[in-house]
Amino acid sequence: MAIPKLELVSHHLCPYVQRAVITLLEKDIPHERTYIDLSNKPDWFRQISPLGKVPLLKVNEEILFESAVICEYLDEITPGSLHPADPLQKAKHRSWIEFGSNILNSIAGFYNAPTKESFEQKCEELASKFFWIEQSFKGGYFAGEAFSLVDGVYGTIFRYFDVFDTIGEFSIFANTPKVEDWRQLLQSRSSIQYAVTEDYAQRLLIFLKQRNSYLSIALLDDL
Ligand SMILES: N[C@@H](CCC(=O)N[C@@H](CS)C(=O)NCC(=O)O)C(=O)O
Repeated sequence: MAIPKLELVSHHLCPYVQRAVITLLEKDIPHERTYIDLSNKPDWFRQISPLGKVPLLKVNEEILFESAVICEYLDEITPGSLHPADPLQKAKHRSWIEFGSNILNSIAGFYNAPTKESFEQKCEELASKFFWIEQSFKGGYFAGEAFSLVDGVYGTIFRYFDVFDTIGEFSIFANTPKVEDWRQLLQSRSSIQYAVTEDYAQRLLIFLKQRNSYLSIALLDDL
């Protein structure tokens, strides 16, 4: 299938955008990326984005939104697949991708928590979510040897912790050694490395400092 003209409307910190970029890079798909400021959304973006969210994929003149839809479309128009062929296994991968989105909500709770107590509660919540994965994780990539879409999702989740690790020790992965190994493996994957711009960590630190939360006030003040 000929690849149409693709433009990914993006934001520098958005983990959902990174899911689409990882798919584009894994499948070596030519595309353009346009970054927008989500705190000051351009009019042209408002006019084409039903939910006002990134990522948005322009396919010639058509618009796709929702990262899962975008990733699966990109996967389907290129040879090979980043999803298992077996329907049950594919459904399971989709379930764990949803779980990854839920972990992103806990990460937002972690950096927005107003008090020490609520912050510690979010640390426990995150640790217990990763423990769910630890219990069934076999090692290597999520499905063993082959990299799949679900790996891309968790690569973007673990990236937050690479920056959090420069702030303090939160013991999120203390009881999940297999997840920690998975994290290290994903860190070395080039599609995951190049899914963000080089200044990602600085941008995230600036964003975190602006939260006016326990993390930003108590821990980031002297950084
Ligand atoms: N379910 C959506 C979530 C996308 C999303 O939440 N994007 C955020 C940035 S990471 C956004 O555009 N927020 C802008 C807003 O809500 O105003 C997906 O998977 O694409």
